[in-house]
Amino acid sequence: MERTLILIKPDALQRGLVGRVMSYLEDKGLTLVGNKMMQLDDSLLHEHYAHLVDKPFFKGIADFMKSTPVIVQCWEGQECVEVVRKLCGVTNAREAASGTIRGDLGMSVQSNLIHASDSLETAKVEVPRFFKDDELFSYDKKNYEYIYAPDEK
Ligand code: IDP
Ligand code: MG
Repeated sequence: MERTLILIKPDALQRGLVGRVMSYLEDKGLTLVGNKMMQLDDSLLHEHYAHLVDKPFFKGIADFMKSTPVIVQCWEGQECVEVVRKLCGVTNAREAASGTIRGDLGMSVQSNLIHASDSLETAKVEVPRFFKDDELFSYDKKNYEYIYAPDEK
């Protein structure tokens, strides 16, 4: 099954929305396989947001992402990467669809509650960027037979 990396961002921690954000993923039927809290630093942020380092707003993002620890999670499921991106909604929370995490809970482009890997290729780089092998778990989810049809597992 696919795995994807998410970060629950400082705005969610400050606003007390960590549980709400996680609930979208749990309620959907995804499986939590890695979970920890981390204080990000400039070196990790430069790597993680390499596609944005030349943007004028990069320092703002870096300061924001360092302003509190973040929750780092790895989730698993069939087509998990795309499923989670859809659950997040588009980057600008004001434009994100209702029913999505950003659409329901946010009003900002920068402070948009959650990061999620944008492709399977990216997830394969981002998961090991944040998790050591022994911090990720595999276990039998007893409710899989209700979440997936037999030929989807
Ligand atoms: P994504 O998180 O939806 O994949 P990216 O373009 O990868 O969006 O940008 C990473 C993060 O950088 C966004 O989630 C947001 O927090 C921040 N960001 C992106 N574009 C802007 C902008 O134009 N102004 C301020 N912050 C931005
Ligand atoms: Mg992105």
